[in-house]
Amino acid sequence: MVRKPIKRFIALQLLFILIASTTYAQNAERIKLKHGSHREGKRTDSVMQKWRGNGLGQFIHWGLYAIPGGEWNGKQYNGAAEWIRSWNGIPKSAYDSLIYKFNPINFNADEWASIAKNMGAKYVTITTKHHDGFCLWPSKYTSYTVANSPWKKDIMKPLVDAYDKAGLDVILYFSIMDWNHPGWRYDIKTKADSIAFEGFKKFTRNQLIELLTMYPKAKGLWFDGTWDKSWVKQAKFADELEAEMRKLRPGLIIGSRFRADEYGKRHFDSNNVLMGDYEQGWERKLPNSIADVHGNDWDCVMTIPENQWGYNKAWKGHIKSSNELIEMTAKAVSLGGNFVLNFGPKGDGSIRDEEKKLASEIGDWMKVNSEAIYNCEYSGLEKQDWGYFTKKREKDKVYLIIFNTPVSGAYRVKLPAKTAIAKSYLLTNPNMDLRVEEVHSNEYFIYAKPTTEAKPFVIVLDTKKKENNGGNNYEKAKI
Ligand code: FHN
Repeated sequence: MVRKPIKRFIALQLLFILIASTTYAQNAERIKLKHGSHREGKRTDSVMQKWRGNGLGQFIHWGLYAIPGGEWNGKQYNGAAEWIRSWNGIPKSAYDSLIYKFNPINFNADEWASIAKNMGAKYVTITTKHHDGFCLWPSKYTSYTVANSPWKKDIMKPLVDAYDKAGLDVILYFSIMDWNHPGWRYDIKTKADSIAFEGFKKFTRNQLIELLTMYPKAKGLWFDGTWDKSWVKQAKFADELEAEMRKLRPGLIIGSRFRADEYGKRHFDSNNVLMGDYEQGWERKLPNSIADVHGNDWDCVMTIPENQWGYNKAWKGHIKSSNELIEMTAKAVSLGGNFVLNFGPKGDGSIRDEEKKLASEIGDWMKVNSEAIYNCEYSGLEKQDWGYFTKKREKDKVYLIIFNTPVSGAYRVKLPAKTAIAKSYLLTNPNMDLRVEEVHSNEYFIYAKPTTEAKPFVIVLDTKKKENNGGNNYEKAKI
């Protein structure tokens, strides 16, 4: 029989082992990294605060691939239109010769900016150079640019100026992978690869510094084409280059797709800490719950068709409706992210009518309801089947963005303890209070009749501290 003091001793020892092993495990888990993340937690400066309040953005994929528009000699390419150069149905040299056809006579930067502005976008991300290597600016480091096309003129300058004039921030998309550059390699296996890639690294650095110098209004860089082994092996170079760019443009926003750490980990370093200012991994998909975004800033970039970024003549497959895109925007904001909708202008510089129509439908909705999108964040409230909650940053104002209208017209809301509803109303009719019924403690039905059920609508809840109601602290709950 084991006596009581011994039992206690064994228990204490077990506890000690548990604490010691947990502490050891925590320390052991942390790897010393030279080129991992350089910050934990979100950026708090005003530039980043503005970015995270944007809610809705526009993406533009435009380059030589817009000329064939997914079709070569009457044959349809099955992949994404901007990847057509990689199709063995086309000789690479024939694709590269498209530069001599780049003459977008219908290009109108102000029109593009006004389409984005009317849609309700607060910023735009534009391809300065996609994987094919063709530069929309007159780079002095390659001849494969607009300057040597029949168009001759810079495309980026009028775009940056037009969007800036329209009040939208500009982010420059840049593909590290460059199919046109002789030094580009998918991997570095030989001495010759290494020499070639060193030249490519210098070229990449020069182009990035050139872009930041030529377009100082740009607020950030959106990197792509960084997944190949050749680039993943450049932890030190990429880390130093990032530092150089940040020094040149304080406040510059760079996502998690630029560089890998010295162990080749991308997006999140070997200690699982986000690399860069926001998570860039949400491409054509949205997180399902707040747990999926690990407390980080993030954006979701989305195509209108299934997987077409550049212009594709064949507008086929599942093409998203404006309601579907509005719902994606609401979902993104409800989980603390930005939704960035892609447009693929045609080779002549015009934007296809289908995209213009969707942009204007989204814009019609945003004109009435954007209060529930801009400067909003995760509400902390349990999601309900009718749609999505968003919350105004720094305010006790919660929005219910309704996509599914129950027959009863009753919208369930569960609030944290010590929180009460001060006022509830339709965003379109702030003067009329909605009927609120408390069905359980801190659980309510809000009764509302939308003016039209065809479009999502918004109910606003002004919340306040409830007196003398035990339970969780409202301040802590931060709804
Ligand atoms: O390969 C590209 C693709 O063409 C497109 O540019 C998207 C946009 O996020 N990024 C790459 C795929 O991840």
